[in-house]
Amino acid sequence: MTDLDQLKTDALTRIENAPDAAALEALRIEFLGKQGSISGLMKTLGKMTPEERQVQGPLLNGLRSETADAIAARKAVLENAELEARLATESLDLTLPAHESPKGSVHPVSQVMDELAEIFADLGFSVATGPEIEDDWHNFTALNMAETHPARAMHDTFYFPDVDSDGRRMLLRTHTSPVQIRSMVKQGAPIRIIAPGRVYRSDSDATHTPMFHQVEGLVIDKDIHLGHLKWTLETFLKAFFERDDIVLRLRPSYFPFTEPSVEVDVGWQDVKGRRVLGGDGDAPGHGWMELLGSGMVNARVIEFAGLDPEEWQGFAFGVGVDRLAMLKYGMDDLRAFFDGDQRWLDHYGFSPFDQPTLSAGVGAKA
Ligand code: 2NM
Repeated sequence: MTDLDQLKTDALTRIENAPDAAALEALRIEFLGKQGSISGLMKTLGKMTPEERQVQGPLLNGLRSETADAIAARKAVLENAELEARLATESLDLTLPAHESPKGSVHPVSQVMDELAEIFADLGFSVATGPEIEDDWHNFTALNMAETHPARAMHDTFYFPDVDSDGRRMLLRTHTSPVQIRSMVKQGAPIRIIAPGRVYRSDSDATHTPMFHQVEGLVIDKDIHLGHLKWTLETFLKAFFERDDIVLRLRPSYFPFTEPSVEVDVGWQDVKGRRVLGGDGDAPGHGWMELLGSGMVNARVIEFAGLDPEEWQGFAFGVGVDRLAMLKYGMDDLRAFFDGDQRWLDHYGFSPFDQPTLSAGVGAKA
């Protein structure tokens, strides 16, 4: 049966070398199709003597099934290769930037907020947030500002026209202090948090916008005193302005929510030891710069928050984020912060790839 052997060898070799699915299908038709060569041989079985058929039958059946198996195997190999090729060409590396480089930039306010979170996280503070639409109690009463307190008028509050179902008059928070109240009520003491966010006051000129950004800090623990406050603010300002020669001046002041209250002025020297900001004398550029408000949290505020002021004391501070950004990055007009002018952002914005870290420098450009 050399003819059959030859046919089998030929068929298997050609199948094995079929370059693609179409060529393989053509071979299937050539061998196993209705008019196919192997199908034709199968038909000859009917005309054979029983003796011939007994010999030829198994041989032809073997040839047919081996050919069919070889076609199926080759088909699987070709399909697998095609899939691999598609995966290689159609894959998307999502870790790579899109075809166009990113155009967005990080707003200086966001950058400074990120820097503040980084610095205070290192000091053991966590970030707390809360609603911008507040009720009277959280924004004022719990902060020792009763209904008749003159400081309420000073805050130029935006009130909503209607009262809610509980008869409460809602307002846009005038500071982030209500976040600290909510945090104390919810998680108790000890507590170490900063509360960054938008605040609103009906005020608008070159140095005031009706919405601005604030960060407030709160530490409540046992035996906390003004020394802890001063160290914390000094450490924060040195990290933020990235220089060690920061000097602080604490002046007595008044806030309803702190007692005593202190206003914190900052000054620093240039590399030659000349005082750039702050110091003695009133020469232009040499005055102290008022930067933060702070103090020991008023015992009444601690009580309002549900804690025992005999057991728990603490300090709090507040600072304008927009002002911090202006000082650190040398911007002169607050209103430009909220104009959404792409040219201003191109100039002052930060690359999304510049992440503030203490090891690389919080304000470092990559
Ligand atoms: C300031 C100045 C002084 C302050 C107080 C509190 C709270 F909720 F703990 F009572 N939060 N923030 C505070 C104190 C804020 O901003 C100029």
